[in-house]
Amino acid sequence: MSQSVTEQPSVIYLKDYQTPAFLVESTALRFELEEEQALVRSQVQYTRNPDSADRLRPLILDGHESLELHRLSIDGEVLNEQDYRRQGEQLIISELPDSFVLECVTRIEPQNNTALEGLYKSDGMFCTQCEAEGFRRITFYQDRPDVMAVFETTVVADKQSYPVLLSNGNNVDSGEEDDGRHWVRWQDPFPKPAYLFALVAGNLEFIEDQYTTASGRDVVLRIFAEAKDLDKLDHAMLSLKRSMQWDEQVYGREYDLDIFMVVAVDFFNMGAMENKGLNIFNTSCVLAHPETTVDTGFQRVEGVVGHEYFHNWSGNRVTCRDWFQLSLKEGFTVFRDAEFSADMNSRTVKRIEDVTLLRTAQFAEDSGPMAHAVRPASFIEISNFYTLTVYEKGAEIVRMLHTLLGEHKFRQGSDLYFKRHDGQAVTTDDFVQAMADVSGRDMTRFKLWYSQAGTPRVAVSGEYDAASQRYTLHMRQSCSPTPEMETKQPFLIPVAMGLLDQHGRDITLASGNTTEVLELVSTEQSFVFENIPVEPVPSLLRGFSAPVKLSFPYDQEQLVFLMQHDSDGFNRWDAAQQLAVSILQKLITDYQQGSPLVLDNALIDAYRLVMSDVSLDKAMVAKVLSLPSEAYLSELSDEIDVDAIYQVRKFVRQTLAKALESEFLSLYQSNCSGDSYSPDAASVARRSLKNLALSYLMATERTEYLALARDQFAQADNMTDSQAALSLVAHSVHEQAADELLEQFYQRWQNESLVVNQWLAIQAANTREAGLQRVEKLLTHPAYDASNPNKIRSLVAVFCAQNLPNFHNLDGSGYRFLADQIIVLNKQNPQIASRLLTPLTRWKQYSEARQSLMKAELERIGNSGDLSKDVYEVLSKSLA
Ligand code: 0A1
Ligand code: ZN
Repeated sequence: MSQSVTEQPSVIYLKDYQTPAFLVESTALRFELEEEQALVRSQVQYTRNPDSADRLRPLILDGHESLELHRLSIDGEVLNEQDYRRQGEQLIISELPDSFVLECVTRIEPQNNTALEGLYKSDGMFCTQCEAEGFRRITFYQDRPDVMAVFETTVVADKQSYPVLLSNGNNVDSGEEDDGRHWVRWQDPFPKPAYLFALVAGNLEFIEDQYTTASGRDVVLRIFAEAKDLDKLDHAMLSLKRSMQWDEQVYGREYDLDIFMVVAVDFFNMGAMENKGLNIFNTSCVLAHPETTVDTGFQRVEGVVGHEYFHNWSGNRVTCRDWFQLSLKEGFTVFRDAEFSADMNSRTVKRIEDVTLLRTAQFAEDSGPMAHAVRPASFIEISNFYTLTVYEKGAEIVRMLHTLLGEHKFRQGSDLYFKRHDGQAVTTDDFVQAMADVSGRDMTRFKLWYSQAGTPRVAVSGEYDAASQRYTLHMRQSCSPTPEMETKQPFLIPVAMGLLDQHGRDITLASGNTTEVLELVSTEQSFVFENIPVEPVPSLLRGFSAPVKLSFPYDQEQLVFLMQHDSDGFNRWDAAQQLAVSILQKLITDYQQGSPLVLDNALIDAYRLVMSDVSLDKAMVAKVLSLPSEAYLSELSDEIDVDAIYQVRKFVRQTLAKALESEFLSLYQSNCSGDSYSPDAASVARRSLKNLALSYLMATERTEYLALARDQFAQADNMTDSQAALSLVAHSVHEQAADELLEQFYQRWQNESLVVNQWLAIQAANTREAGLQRVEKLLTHPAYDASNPNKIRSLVAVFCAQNLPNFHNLDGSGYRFLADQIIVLNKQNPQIASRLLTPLTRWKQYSEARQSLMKAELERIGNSGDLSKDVYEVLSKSLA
């Protein structure tokens, strides 16, 4: 199914945007689903776009090489081959009237669609994925988000095999045919672009609930899954109802159809999809049950259900004009789902998790060859731009608007945006304009966040003058060049901050508040604070108020002081991180110089202090006691020294474990409650702290803790505890126990696909020697399916991202393995292939020996022939 590239694929530029030549009034679709094929008839009512001055512009329809065109007619008159032109994958028709109906019949083969874009089969059921450009694999259409139409869809299929037939909107009619086939007709009254179209046909069951909106509309809620998974849908339903209520309360947004449906599918390239009224979810983002799902899995389901639901307004009612504007819907919706999760759980912990992701993975993206602006200026394949930059950094931009305007004005801006643009396809400029209009602020400089790539650095220093009681913060911002932009203009950076006195109390600032938002707008700027009685310790970038790398020359004592006293929970955690980072970085240098490793007592003391602070929330304690990840340490390195990072982090963990063994043991014991499982926030926090303590105890390598972990594994009544114990034993020095537990676990859970994925991931991440051989063996295990993205992610992607010593083995075997996988996937599933490339694209950041090994594999992929656009783009940018 790969779209092969024989010539250089073309680059699409934002600056070339043109409005569509024709608008669509309505789209009627009829799907005849069979085992060997699907026949699709589309009847589309076109009218010439009055916007367009050029009345000679032809109708340009997007298609795909997999489409077989059976019939094309205009107002009932069949077109011959000379009546239209095929140009690449497009179909072009000229000399058209101002208004007409185009009928098109295509034949497709969903059963052979391994790319999982368009109409495909997942575990025997038909389903679709049309974002971003999947609809063109179904029929010829103006497959662009600014062409919006009302859809009517009729699905016809064998009744016994496919009793459930779904599409967007409301079910308006259904019937049976003589040959055992049946049909259902759906109408969606809200105009939408083709990327929001969805169809599902399968042998599915559902759970049902209902929701009454604030204005009294009754909405039926249905979540569909295969019968075996019906017991895993309650959490998603609860999350959905909470999302609906939250969007009413916080944004004044109500649901607008009579029914809202969610379908769980096992074969899916991403997390989930917000198709109007018919969300389609990767099973990994919707199924949850205490016996099979870990606590973080429950939270993920809640977050993704919220995210897709919130898209109904931020994405569907108001959509994107073109794909360069992707962050218009994604950045805003990620911000919305993050706030929802923060309101449902611990706000600080949610922020810590999001910032951790941003600082490790998004910052790494910003310094790699695929770095791009949140609103990119060009792309070859849009699927490559569903990135952390567009999603997470995009959300940070919206968060900065929220910080700058304040809660109230931000809500006014959001109301204005939805009112002004309901039913339209718009741009990020339109979004910011609504915020500018309600606040009266000029947002010109702020908008650079959308157009300039790269992570700004902010270097801060403080100066105290006791005589005048004046404290000054000097700030300097810079941003390194990125592939398409050498020099950057200064950003508008909101720096939320406070000043702590010698007792750790917040000093009240001139505004009367203890936290102020400074606006850094030029390269260098100083901020003066009057009437500051003692030299303060500044608390900077509170709540991580901007996606930047901020530095201040704190000494260890000041970091420990902030850890203890900062009124901003996020900054307390961040002070602990900074302390650990500085100690780890120093040890990395020692390791490189062959000096003996000695852990600074400051970290041990700081950890001890945190463990004894009873005022702290347990989830926070678990976060503070977690060392910065290998990925974060890599991101912070100029040259990534894999061996040093791995060995030093391991040494520090072990040393902490031994120095604080009795503390960790009592932490473990005091958080082992005999109560049965409960998913509430306090219990989740308790489990996370208990399992963190267990992980340190296991790091001592003492056999008595192996017994403790084995007990936990044997007695656990929930997956969080069972999996934590398994993973610790599996990664420990106790090989025999590891093998036993892995086998027991597989025997017990072999029929639960998502649990098996976790089992694969635990083994893929095992850093013991011969990791690659173990992974290669698993590739042939019955539990593995090389066509299922979730399996590929669990085994191949986890090995490459989390198994540092084995993936980066200096014999080059890890890199070769990944390249082999990509060469196969390039043809089978280009989206997954191109995502898997990420670790290799960072080759310039490693030692010379590794650089040349990685580069050689990239070149081998390049020479493997017939590259998909997806892989071509990432590869060519990485080698440029
Ligand atoms: N809009 C979805 C993400 C998504 C994008 C592309 C897909 O195609 C494979 C699937 C899903 C979201 O933000 O949740
Ligand atoms: Zn989204």
